[in-house]
Amino acid sequence: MAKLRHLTVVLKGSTALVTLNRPDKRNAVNRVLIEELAAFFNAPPKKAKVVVINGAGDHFCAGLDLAEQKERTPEESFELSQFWHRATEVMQYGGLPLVAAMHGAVIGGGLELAVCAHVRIAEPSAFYALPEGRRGIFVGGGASVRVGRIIGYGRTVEMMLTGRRYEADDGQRLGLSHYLVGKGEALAKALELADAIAGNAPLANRMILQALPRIGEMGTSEGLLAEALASALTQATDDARAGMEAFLKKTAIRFDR
Ligand code: 1HE
Repeated sequence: MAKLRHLTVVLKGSTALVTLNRPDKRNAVNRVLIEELAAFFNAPPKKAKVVVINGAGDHFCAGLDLAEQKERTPEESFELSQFWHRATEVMQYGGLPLVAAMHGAVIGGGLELAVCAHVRIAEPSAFYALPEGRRGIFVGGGASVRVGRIIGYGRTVEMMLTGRRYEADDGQRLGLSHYLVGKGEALAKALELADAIAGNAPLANRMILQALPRIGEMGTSEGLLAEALASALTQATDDARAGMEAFLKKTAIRFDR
């Protein structure tokens, strides 16, 4: 990968650790950073089976770079929003499980990046807000869809109207995080979970990532049919036989070794 300006990528075994690395601006996402994220997720290292994302410094991410945004025309803003949509789509559905380790500000576009992650871990310092209304703008990186689906549309409207800040324990209660760990512990927990995820059968992971969220958007009968098809497909693998056999013989199994 070409030298990156605002993103650090380190391969730790089969986990790629991607760090938003612009701490002097609280990891605010400028054009370069969102392009670097898109490029990474479009062509992750071949050895990576799972990705962990975190932020350098005291915050996960302060959202869209407002210094850049201030100068954009409505048309440029529309184009940027759709660029974010493509980037966040590939983060969520590009094929690799994504684990977010969050601390400090998880604001605006920062929250939009975080909710692409399939597993989210927060430290007590994490806080969440969508202050776009306060800044005279609107969300543009997918919050309308993804945040609404996690915490509900009523809460998202209220959060945006009032500029409310949810603290880490609120975020845990609302599902913005799945784990609330101690200070300085999010990355270790993220790497531990990433390793566990990497040990699952690859097709089972793919079905969980690709089929499950889409089934959630289907009607009941289509969803149940899609579930039965996914179930039949995973059953047809050697991994399924090996996984069940290991359970019955009371032995441990990893599918990546
Ligand atoms: C920034 C940004 C930014 C910090 N764009 N430069 N997001 C927001 O509205 C959140 C704005 N940021 C904050 O509320 C605070 O910066 C924090 C709570 C995250 C951190 O506070 P603090 O006291 O540690 O830092 P600071 O002094 O406010 O900021 C340090 C520097 O980072 C300062 O620059 P400097 O040159 O004066 O040192 C800030 O200007 C800069 N900075 N955040 C640009 N966001 C896809 S659409 C999504 C739409 C949105 O995301 S809207 C929400 C934007």
